[in-house]
Amino acid sequence: MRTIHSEKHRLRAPQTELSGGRLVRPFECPERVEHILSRIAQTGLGPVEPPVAHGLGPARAIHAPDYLDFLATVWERWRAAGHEGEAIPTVWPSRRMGRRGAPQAIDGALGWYALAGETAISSGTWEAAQAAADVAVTAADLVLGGARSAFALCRPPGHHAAQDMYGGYCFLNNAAIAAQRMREAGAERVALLDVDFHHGNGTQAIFEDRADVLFLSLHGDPAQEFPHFLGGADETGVGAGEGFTVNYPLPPGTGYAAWAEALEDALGRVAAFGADALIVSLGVDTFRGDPISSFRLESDDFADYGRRIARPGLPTLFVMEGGYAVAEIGVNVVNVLTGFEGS
Ligand code: OKP
Ligand code: ZN
Repeated sequence: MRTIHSEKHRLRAPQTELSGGRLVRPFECPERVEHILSRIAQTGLGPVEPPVAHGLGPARAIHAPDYLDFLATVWERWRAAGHEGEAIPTVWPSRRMGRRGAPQAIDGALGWYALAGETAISSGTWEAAQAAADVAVTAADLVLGGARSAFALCRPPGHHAAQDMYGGYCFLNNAAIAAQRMREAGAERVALLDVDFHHGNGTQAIFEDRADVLFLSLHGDPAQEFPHFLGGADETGVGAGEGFTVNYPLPPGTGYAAWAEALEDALGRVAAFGADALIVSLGVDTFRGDPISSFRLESDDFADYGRRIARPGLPTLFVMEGGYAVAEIGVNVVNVLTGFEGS
């Protein structure tokens, strides 16, 4: 399997994350990618190649123009306002506040576009986010070109980012951008399976009213877990998209037996849907040792579910999302990919 990877991910190097009332070193850190790359080399998974630059076209097919302008300028505006730390929102257009659009001041604009406050923006964030989208598009093009599979080693991740919202470490929705790319290249139906521990609220929001992209997500029950406000089993799609969103909220402590049962149901729906291609939002924060998550998958379980995902026989694009047990992230990710390949 070929991997697409950009060194520009290193430009995404914030020093702070608001966690438990403290500013800590971010869980979503550059070393995550280094561990995955060394495991790819160690196992001989396949070549690692840089992305092709596509400009903002593919991102514009998913994200709102004002949101992209915000991402492109937020850091300069934050510095120009005289702030010394990294850009973190402190105020939101919450219930009972009437505004319908980003206010002029950057402090207000941050709250307008942020879904959460843990994700600090710093100098290279926008450049890294654009490179991650290029990684996803380049890998999607390999699959469109006839490859059985490809791995988009995206960083920063994307599944929490909606049309005009960032947060949960995500800015551009790499998997959604790839799905749209596939649709425009002639895939009539794309299934997008999100196995990250956290609900893919951004991806759901982007596709909830569409019948051409089936979104399925296995995740920690939002009653307990981030992102808290989306991901319930009763969310099944909107309008023409009714029936094309499928959520599997699972309780804290979920182990592989229960998780795999939900996966089997999801794969059955992928097959029934008649997908032309499958995109997997691959987060390995379901791992037992993940520092911010509560499922109990073991490293061998990742290989097992990689094999299961191969069963529908679809051209498959893996898009990297979360996973914060840094020492084990390489093994867990590559176990999925080699499991898929049957090696
Ligand atoms: C991003 B991805 C947990 C707080 C969670 C944000 C988590 C973002 C996860 N105590 N904060 O889905 O892996
Ligand atoms: Zn996650």
